This record gives sequence, C-alpha cells and structure tokens, in this order.
Amino acid sequence: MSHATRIFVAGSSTLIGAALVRRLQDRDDYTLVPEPGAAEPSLFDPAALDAFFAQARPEYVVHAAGPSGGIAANVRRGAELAHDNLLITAHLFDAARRHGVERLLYLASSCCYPRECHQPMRVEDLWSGPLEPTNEPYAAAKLAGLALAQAYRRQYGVDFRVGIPANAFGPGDDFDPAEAHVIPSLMARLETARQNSDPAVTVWGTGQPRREFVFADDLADACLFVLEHLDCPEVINLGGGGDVSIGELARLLAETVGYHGRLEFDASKPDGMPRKALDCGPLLALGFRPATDLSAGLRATYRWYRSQLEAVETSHVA
Ligand code: GFB
Repeated sequence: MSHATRIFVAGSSTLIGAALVRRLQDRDDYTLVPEPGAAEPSLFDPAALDAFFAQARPEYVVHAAGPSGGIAANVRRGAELAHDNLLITAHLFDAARRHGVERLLYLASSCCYPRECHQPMRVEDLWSGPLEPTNEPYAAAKLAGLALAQAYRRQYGVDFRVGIPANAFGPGDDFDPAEAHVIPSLMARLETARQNSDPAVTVWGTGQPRREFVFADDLADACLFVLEHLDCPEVINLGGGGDVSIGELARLLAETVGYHGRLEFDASKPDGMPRKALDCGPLLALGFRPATDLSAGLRATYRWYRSQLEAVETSHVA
C-alpha cells in the first residue's frame, strides 16, 4: 500500500483553507490531520500546538490561518490583524521546525509588495519601497512571516516555502457588506439593492485601482502544485489570471447579480494600492494554469451566496 502524506491545513475554516480541505478530501495520497470537521489546535497556544504536532505528526503543513479583511477592516482593525497574524505565524513555524515537518507552505499576501510597485509585481520587488498605508500593519505582519520563513530555511535547513496569492474570492467567503473584501462586500450590497429595487449602489473609491483576483479553488490547486514541485522557487506568486479595474469588476458584479440600477463611485472612500497585478511567470513556467476565469468564478460565488441567503430565509419560515 502506498503511503498517504499526513497534511495539516492551519486555518481550515478560512476561504483558502476550506478550499484546500475540499481538494484534499478527494485525494487518496493525502491524509488530513486533524480529520475534517475535528477541532484544530489553537494557534495562539504553543503548548496545544506542540501536543497536536507530537500526536498527529503532520509531514506537510499549509499555513492559511489568520484573520484578514478588506480595506475598511484594515483601516479599523490594523492592530488586531497584525497582532494575531504575527503570533500564530511565529508559533506555527516553530512547532513545525521542532517536530521535523518535511515541507511547509506559508501564504503571504499581495499587499506585501510596496504601494508604488513595478507592475506586474515580481518577487524581487519585495522590500523595494513603503507599503500601502491603509493596510500597512497587516502587510507588515505578513511580510514578517515571509522573512521568518526564509530565516528558518537558512538557519535550520527546513523546506519552508512562501506563496503570495492574488486577492482570493469564492464560495465560503466573508460577505460582510462593510468589512469584507471588494467581491463579497459589493456582491452583498448589490444583492440587497436588487431585492429592494434601489436605484443606485455606491462603489468605494474612484473605480480606477486595478486588482488581480484568484478563485479560491484555483488557489488551492496552486498551493498543492507548489507544495508538490521539488524545483519550486522558495517565494512564488500565486495567480495568473490578469487584473481588472474596480470599475470593470463592479459592472461584472452587477451583471452577475442581475442588478440594473446605477453604480456611483464614492471618491471620498480610499482606493488603496493603485494596482496589484502579480508576475506569475515562474508559476506558469512550472506548468500551472488557473482553471476558472473571473466571470465563471463570480457566478459560482453568487450561486453559493444565494444558497446561503435562501437557507436563512427557509429557517425563518420554518
Ligand atoms: O478588496 P479590497 O478591500 O482590498 O478593495 P485591497 C479593493 C478595491 O475595491 C479598493 C474598492 O480600491 C476599494 O476601495 N472597493 C469598491 C471596495 N467597493 C468596495 C466595497 O464595497 N468593499 C471593499 N472592500 N472594497 C486588501 C488589503 O486590500 O486586500 C488586505 O487591505 C489584503 O491587506 C487584501 O491584502 C487581499 O486589495 O485594497
């Protein structure tokens, strides 16, 4: 019988973590630890983490844990986002190193690149300038994790890899209209406006910024792809679908939801980084291709969101 690799997805309830668990459940060559649905050890508690690693003995770890949020959450809760991400990353890396984990993939964020970055952003552009102020604490914490992974590689000879994903979205995302990322929060507001036949919906900022988005299931595939490739660079961008302006995205979202009112851009709200397009040349050169284009990903996400709303409506009627 062939050996199934024991893999721990830290943050199995995050958008990316949950997508990874879905993928791994279909694979015979992996065994998830803890098993899906079972409680994860607290990443804030080094002793609990130690006991978990000793007992479950994961060979691979994907670090998809830690709170995140859209531009408004970053402005309001920068301290909390940075604090939590710093602590859990430090605890997880050290437990993985002490328990002899064979390979670890840490998911950083495209906000680790400088605000005025060369586009599309290459790994060698990291550290080349100041970060975007609206998300500086979170970005600095994610960047600290990236530097820590590289330091662990050098000092302890461990195989810690870093993936820098484009802005992820998909089923299971947080749809908070105020604090979530642009796709789920705008989708939620457009859906409410459609139901109420509101004449207009406000889109934050000028609509000019450009973002690269990656569908969560494609990102999960990319994570497993880089985890399995021996010749993968130690830091690699994860995306490959190209970027769109927020204005174009808002129109695409309105079409997906079936909202026919006006889109009004509110330039008093922050734009954040002017552009975040990733140079995914190294990932594509290894042979990876994202399977889902933006429109198809938005449709799948909307279907999921509608199903959640309908489930809530049904439970109120019952
Ligand atoms: O997704 P988002 O919050 O993240 O916003 P960032 C992307 C762009 O969409 C910004 C605009 O230019 C927003 O002003 N936008 C328009 C909206 N309408 C909305 C809306 O209803 N909700 C939201 N959220 N945005 C975050 C970082 O940056 O992305 C994090 O703050 C992290 O640190 C994450 O990196 C991936 O791409 O600007």
